[in-house]
Amino acid sequence: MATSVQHDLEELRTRALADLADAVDAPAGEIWEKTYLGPKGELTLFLRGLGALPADERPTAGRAGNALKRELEAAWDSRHRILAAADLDQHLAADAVDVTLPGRPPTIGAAHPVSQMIDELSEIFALLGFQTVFGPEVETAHYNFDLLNIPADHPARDVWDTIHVDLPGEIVMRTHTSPMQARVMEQTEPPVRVVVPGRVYRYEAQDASHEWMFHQLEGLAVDRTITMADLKGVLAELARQLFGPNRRIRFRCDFFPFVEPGVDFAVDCAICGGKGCRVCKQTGWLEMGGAGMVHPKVLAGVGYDPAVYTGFAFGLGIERMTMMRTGVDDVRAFAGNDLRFLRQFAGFA
Ligand code: FA5
Repeated sequence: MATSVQHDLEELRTRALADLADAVDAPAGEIWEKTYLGPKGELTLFLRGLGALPADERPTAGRAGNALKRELEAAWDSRHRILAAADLDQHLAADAVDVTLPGRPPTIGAAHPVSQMIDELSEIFALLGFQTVFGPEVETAHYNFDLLNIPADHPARDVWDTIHVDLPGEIVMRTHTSPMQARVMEQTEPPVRVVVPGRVYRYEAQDASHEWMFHQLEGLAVDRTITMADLKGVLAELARQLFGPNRRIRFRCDFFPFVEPGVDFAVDCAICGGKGCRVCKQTGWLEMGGAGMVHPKVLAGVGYDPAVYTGFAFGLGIERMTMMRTGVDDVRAFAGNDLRFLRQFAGFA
């Protein structure tokens, strides 16, 4: 072998082994391997270039080159193991969990007071035999008004200042939960006993007792022998369960096109004990909702025979009931999203 080739190989060997000793971590090791042993590495290129040597030099140069290749591969193999192990140790140390550190307490949320009230109402009504169902907040005027005996030209349609949705047909944000009366009856044979909690929307000015979005709980019972006494019994029991045995309830005549007779249902003010205060506007009473016996036209409209079946319905304001339970004196607080307000009611119901 010519001295220059021998010299080149010796120089390559010394440099490669020194560089390998200097490779202190796994990435540096990878670079070393690529530099010397990779497809374009120095030793690989040397071996490929053997063909250019004079024929008598090739065998010796080839043997020396291959011997160096084996030596460098063996050196890489053992160095690689050390670097990989060190790399793993480093990762394990970086990822280690210090089990002696104090834990981070999770921030626990709580159900919104209105949601808690809905759960409690559902439980009370379940005990009275009512099933809880839910309905769409975006409604057709057909269900929101027409099937409830409120035709297009009926003045009562003005009572529920309506938010209309810009879609073909007359689509509205439901102004009350009553459209679910018709939806449930259309899909069920009597007897029916359901309550329907949910959001309703009205285009109206806000004040301490009026929101433009609030919650109602609709109730509906239809059977062969239902009377006004059943309605009074159910709402009296509801008031007893919600507000305790000392609250008085009041029914006064009221008008809703989908009931006959209709009533408004009030409870004596829990804040002042019925004496008169700011919350009850000095009347001693707080209206919880409307109610009445389902109008025969509504029954007939969904295919029930009004000569056979009677029923009662009610629609209660859930925020109003929550105000009575908690002493909150402004309905706007519920959707105001002030955590200081909401935190006070975590787990009240
Ligand atoms: C109705 O919405 C009827 N659908 C109730 C009904 C159902 C009558 C079934 C007969 C049979 P009214 O508009 O009065 O009725 O609303 C019912 C209750 O919702 C009110 O008593 C009150 O508690 C609550 N409410 C009404 N408007 C608002 C408002 N803007 N903000 C907060 N609560 C309200």
